[in-house]
Amino acid sequence: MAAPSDEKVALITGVTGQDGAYLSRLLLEKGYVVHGIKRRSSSFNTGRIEDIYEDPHNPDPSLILHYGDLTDSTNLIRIVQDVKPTEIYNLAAQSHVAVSFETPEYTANADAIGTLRLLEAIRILGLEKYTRFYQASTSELYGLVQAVPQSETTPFYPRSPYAAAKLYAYWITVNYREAYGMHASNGILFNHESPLRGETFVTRKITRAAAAIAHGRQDKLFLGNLDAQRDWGHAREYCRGMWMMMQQDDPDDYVLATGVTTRVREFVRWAFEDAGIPIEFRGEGVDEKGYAQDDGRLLIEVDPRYFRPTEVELLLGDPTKAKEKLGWTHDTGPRELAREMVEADMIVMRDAPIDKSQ
Ligand code: NDP
Ligand code: GDR
Repeated sequence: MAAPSDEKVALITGVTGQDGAYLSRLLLEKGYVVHGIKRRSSSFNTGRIEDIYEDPHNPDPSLILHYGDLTDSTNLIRIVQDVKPTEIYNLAAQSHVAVSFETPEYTANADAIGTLRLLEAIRILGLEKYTRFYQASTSELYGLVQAVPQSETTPFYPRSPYAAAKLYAYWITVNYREAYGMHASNGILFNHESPLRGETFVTRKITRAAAAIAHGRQDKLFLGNLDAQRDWGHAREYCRGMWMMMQQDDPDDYVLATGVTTRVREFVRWAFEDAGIPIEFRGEGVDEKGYAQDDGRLLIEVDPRYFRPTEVELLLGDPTKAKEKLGWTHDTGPRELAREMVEADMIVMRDAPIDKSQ
């Protein structure tokens, strides 16, 4: 099927999430018409894209939102048929690893079968040679450490219902590329964060708490495994990498990572230092606690409820292929990331209404 014009039309699933917000901004800057799929919710869920969200009554909008869900194939087929995207970015997912142990079947439905539904929508509509497909794959696929640093050739060993669902999504994307000649690529992205990161992921939970404690709005922060090591980069830079993958003549799979790994405990130290409350840790295991260095206040406690039934202890990515083939590089390391997130949360917490439940 020939392209009706040179117009670039993107469809982003998960447009209301962290990456959806950065990617839609990037594509709008590049002149794309951007369509996003958002879920129906009982409260507003477009906060992250508020500034680019246009009045739906605008006769020629560049950002158009559609109600939809990855668990509803008829809805996906209809949206793909209406939009006829030149590029689909499949970012939607139940993306919380710990929550996937509580909702394994839903996670598989949205994250694994949802990906299949989208690929099938492209095929059913005869768009295999027209629509390029990006799958949001993850470093969680590596799971139980087989080797470090982890690259495109490192074996996978998923350690959660989330990772197992994403493993299916990874391979079905590869399979549709090989079986039907589709331009379908996996970005195997290591953890990427930002001031827009969801509040229950560990970096944001830490930076929000550091800011809230600094503003006297919270007393203490409870965390799980302080020893876990993650390769944390900046979401904005990783979304640029997604777009770069889609501009290649040939589809392929790429790792995006910084090549630096940091323990959760260290990220906590940085964030509290940036919030003006340096802390020191004492004790071990579940008895480990963090105290304010100046007045000895107990600020951090380990709560085993945040431990996972199976944990991914160490992630450290090797982005050499993305550097060499895409020319992708990152600018922000984990230390600067912590600083940027704390600065943003200091403002959020300064302006936040008093939470009477605390
Ligand atoms: P978020 O959790 O911030 O965003 C997830 C998005 O998916 C939200 O827009 C959410 O909608 C939407 N969503 C969830 N379930 C459904 C569903 N059933 N149907 C339609 N939409 C749904 O994730 P991120 O932006 O951080 O991540 C984007 C993608 O990249 C995800 O697939 C994630 O698994 C993957 N990934 C993320 C990494 C990271 O470090 N951030 C690393 C590697 C991969 P709502 O706003 O309504 O909740
Ligand atoms: P992750 O991110 O599981 O790597 O998945 P998360 O920030 O949730 O956890 C990182 C590490 O921190 C440990 N941890 C805690 N985690 C949370 N959420 N809350 C806590 O209180 C806490 N205490 C310690 C965790 O055990 C873990 O080791 C993210 C998601 O964005 C996925 O969608 C994505 O695929 C991967 O990153 C790459």
